[in-house]
Amino acid sequence: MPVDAGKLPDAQLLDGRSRDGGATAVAHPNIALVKYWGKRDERLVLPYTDSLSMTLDVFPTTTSVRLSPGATTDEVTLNGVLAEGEAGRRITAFLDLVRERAGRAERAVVCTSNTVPTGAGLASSASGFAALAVASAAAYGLRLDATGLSRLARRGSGSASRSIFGGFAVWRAGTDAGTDTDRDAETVMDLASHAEPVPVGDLAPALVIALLDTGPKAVSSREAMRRTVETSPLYRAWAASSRADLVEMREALRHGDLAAVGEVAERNALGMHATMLAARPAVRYLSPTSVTVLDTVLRLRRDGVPAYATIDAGPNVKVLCRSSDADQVSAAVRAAASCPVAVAHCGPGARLQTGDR
Ligand code: 2P0
Repeated sequence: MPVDAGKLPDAQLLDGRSRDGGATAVAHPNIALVKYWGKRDERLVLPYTDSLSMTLDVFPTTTSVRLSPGATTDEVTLNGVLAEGEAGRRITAFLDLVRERAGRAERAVVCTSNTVPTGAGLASSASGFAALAVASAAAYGLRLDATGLSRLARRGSGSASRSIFGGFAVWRAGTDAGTDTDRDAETVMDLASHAEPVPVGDLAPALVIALLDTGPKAVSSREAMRRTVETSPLYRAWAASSRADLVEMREALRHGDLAAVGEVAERNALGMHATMLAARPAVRYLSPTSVTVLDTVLRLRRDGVPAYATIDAGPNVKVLCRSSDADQVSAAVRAAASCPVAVAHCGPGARLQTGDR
């Protein structure tokens, strides 16, 4: 039955859009258990390897996109502050892609609020670009299913492709299928690289996040990845072992085997950091307190608590454990590192928010 827009309350969305042509979306960060580290194509954001993550139920990003006919530039605010420099440029470049696909030219007003510290290795770009992909696609009338949204989010930030989905998701690197023209090759590669949900057995995981340093990192993950791929003699070996890790991880998840999931996640993350330490010049995200938390995790395991560490592009350590052990793990981490902790569980995929006005 057709919907009479005039009878809808102001807050209601039409086809994902509010009547002022805007849309608001919410997305959560994800933490990779098999990491993405290294692009084989920077412009299309195509990785060398598949990666696999857990979407969290904490630190959501909320982004609204409203079209601004007549404006000559996009206006982007991040946590109430006008975005300038690289952050603003990345968002405008992303909107240019959405506009090109939608066949529209209007500029937009974008407001983002992050509840996760930005640029601290806590996956703010994953939740940020997943929310922006969902909100901007709706605002510009681009009809995409979850796979299409995942591909689109990927172009903003690789890890954002995974935050389109809740629970566990695998981001496929895709293939470089040979085709007749460069244009075709690009389309084939773009289509093949997206995330999809991963079936899991009976697993009730928690991630205890040690908030050791929430300031922005000295080297962006984009730059650090580039340097690692170009200069680290260990990169190829890690990529090969990461492909094997993914196979084992999927099996461990399918069986709901938390210990196996944790072992693979920990070795994959430490291997990734080893590749960075061997880059020239070295990229070192780990701090002395990160190592203290790694020691705490070992001690917990020796005491019979299944706990496993993973670390991203920053010093903050995330400890995977059973939900029922989260309090004990949190207390141990807090005591050892004198830091605040956040406890996360599996969270939802990115979605449009209704009642956004
Ligand atoms: C991951 N990280 O799999 C890895 C592990 C950090 C360490 O994805 O250049 O912000 O925008 O595609 O997605 C961080 O990189 O990088 C990241 P871009 P992104 O979660």
